[in-house]
Amino acid sequence: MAFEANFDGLVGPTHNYGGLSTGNLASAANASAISRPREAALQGLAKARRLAEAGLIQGVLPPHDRPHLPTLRALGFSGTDAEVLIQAWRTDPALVRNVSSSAQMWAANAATISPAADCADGRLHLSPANLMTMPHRALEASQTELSLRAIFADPVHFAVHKPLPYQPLFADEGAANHMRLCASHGAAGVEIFVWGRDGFGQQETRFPARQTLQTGQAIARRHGLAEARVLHLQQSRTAIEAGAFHNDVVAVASLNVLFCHELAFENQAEAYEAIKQACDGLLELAIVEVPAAEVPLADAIKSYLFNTQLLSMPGEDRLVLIAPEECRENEPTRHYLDKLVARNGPIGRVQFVDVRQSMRNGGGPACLRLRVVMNEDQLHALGARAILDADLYRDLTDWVSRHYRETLGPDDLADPALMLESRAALDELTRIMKLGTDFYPFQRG
Ligand code: SUG
Repeated sequence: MAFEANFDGLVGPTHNYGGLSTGNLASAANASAISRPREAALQGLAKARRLAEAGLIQGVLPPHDRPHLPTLRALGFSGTDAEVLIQAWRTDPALVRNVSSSAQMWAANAATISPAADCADGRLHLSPANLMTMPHRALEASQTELSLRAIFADPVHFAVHKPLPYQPLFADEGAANHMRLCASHGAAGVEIFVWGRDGFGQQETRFPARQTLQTGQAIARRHGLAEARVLHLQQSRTAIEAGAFHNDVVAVASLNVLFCHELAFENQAEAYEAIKQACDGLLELAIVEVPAAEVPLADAIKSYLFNTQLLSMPGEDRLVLIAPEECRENEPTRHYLDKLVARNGPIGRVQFVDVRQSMRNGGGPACLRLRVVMNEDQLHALGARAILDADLYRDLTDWVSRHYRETLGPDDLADPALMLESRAALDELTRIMKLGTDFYPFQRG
């Protein structure tokens, strides 16, 4: 029996509002605001725990080492670690903001996953995303690869790839631009790669399109996906211009259901036709399209209506939408959701979660998680200690409460003490999660 597990990115000790992501409206609007790392990490863990308690398989991915000193040293800063940080801050605080981001918490960007049922060699394939469009995110891939190799270590079941080459032609933001439709999790599905730009063409949007057509093609190839069950759809330029910097800001799929905004794809009617054809004979497709007349794009992006987790819960016939509190506060979105669950469609219930600390950087419930469809054998083959049972939840909340600061202001990033505190936290985390003693750069000396 296959099921969908969700691996959530743990919020790191340096969670802050750096205003680093052009085209991500929330990130820009909250630049330099005071962040609350401890609250952010506990909000993320509470969401994850809630799904685990509902009977779903829930995992966690470790934060990365920030500030990332190897990058500052590569840029020519030298001396002790504290000297490197202070010098870099004096020279260019923007550099320090970039190497201090906790953006790896948005695990939907960590990798693209194809379950075994879709892959020619019958293994589960994982491609870490190079995240090369945004400087602060381009630092993530190598550590993400280590995390995936530690957790999905068994080569009998799992194939962890290298990130795609670091070139604009292969700009990759992972599962945030990938959807899968299937009759049941264990059945072969249709994998949809959504791209914002043709890597050989010109940038057509004012805001960066962070995924190319060539990226999806390369991933489908290396994962061994059957051509007839793969689609490459263009994200609507209108959506990118309105602030939908990933497809998962305007669309989400689960099992046979596609829930999307009317303006999610370029040539939406053609996109639907292509999806229908690819699904024909495999599954009974249900498209739930939200009209702009009911929820304007701007409201969908503000509320993150589509950055929701669409889940099949044990004991419930219809899917449940895990939505951010902001959906309740946005009037058109709230009205729409009331109507949605009242009618007899595939989505039967909405559950609201408070992930406001993440939302202020443009990260909703769906950004925080990486979906991995797997079976019992694969679950038992996992390495490290990444599955969130009651014990791990207790250990992690206790760990956060002891190590994380309550607040962080922009200038705190220059403080060498924050770097040392973060390292002490992550060093202990490698023991809690059984990640080995040389998992982070600072542990390798
Ligand atoms: O890449 N925000 C992230 C949000 C990622 C959301 N992920 C998905 N939609 N799947 C980004 O734009 C902001 C960091 C800052 O400004 O401090 C940031 O990186």
